[in-house]
Amino acid sequence: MDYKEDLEPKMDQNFVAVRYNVEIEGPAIKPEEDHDVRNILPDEEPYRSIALAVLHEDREASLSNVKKALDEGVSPIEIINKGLMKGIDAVSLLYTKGFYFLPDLMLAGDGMMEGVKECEKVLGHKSETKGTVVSFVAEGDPHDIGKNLIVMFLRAAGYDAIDLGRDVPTDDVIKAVKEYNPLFVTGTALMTTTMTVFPKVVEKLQENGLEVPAIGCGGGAVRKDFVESFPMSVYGVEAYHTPKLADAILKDKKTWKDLRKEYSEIVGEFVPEYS
Ligand code: B12
Repeated sequence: MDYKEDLEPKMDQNFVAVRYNVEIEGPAIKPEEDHDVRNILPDEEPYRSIALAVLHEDREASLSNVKKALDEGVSPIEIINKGLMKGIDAVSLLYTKGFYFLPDLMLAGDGMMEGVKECEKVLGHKSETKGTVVSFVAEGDPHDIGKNLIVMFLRAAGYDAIDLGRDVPTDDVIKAVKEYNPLFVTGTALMTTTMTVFPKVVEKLQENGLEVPAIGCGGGAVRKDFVESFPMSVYGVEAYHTPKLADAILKDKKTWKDLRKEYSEIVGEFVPEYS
């Protein structure tokens, strides 16, 4: 007997779907068709294709689109801010809405960093060193995309950026301040549970009789009023602001108090958080 002939007519696809608890929802919509994502994505090329590659978690497309844009002479900073960052913003939104999951975040994050590395090659490292800045991601926090951008912008601007990495024990930050005597420290925390590290860093520095002109504290979960509730700190908004803040400390001897008061003037643009 041909078993196919015997079985197939009896097979009920609806039954199969119910058994595995699969709901047939019709054709999937594309992530870029989501109403809120549409408001985030740029319309202008090459930024749109670059943002879409991150949104589609397509590492190869991210790399090739960024390379193509760089070959055409597009500024690497614009590629990051108007393309790659918009892509990851859209990914964040879909994660918050429950459409994307952790693996999506990881793949999209990899795609973004692939593009960032390509931009870094063009931005390069300046040969002379203006001064030392220490950068870290708060203890317990694995989110390092923002910190990687900070390190990249600092190096491109001629700073010696000491990258302590992510999930950095608070004592290692203190050790690094002792060792390098930096003119600026940048801390990044993306979670409400890890941003509490910042006042602890300040407390430990004070206990050890150490001081730095300013500690820039930023990252997804961090808010300006939280940062301004403890001393030695300034709320950092955009990664590309970091070299400008460091320049202000270096050239004009600005302190954390000055940076809080003059943030918008120092970074040279209107920053809503400081209005
Ligand atoms: C990508 C991502 C991940 C990736 C991280 C990959 C990586 N290598 O970084 C992975 C998949 C690993 C991940 C894991 C988790 N994640 Co996650 N993740 C994100 C996501 C989508 C994007 C974060 C990001 O990279 N943004 C882009 C970068 C560029 O932003 P940024 O670092 O903030 O930096 C910008 C500014 O803040 C500024 N900046 C930052 N620091 C500084 C400092 C100075 C001085 C200056 C001037 C500026 C500045 O510069 C940048 C802009 O130019 C966010 C969602 C969101 N809305 O943020 C969730 C999010 C941060 N994750 C979240 C969570 C909960 C987790 C997990 C705990 C989930 C889980 N259930 O397991 C795990 C962590 C597990 C662990 N080990 O503890 C939550 C945190 C919630 C909270 N409020 O605490 C978020 C907000 C998602 C959500 N809405 O729930 N995640």
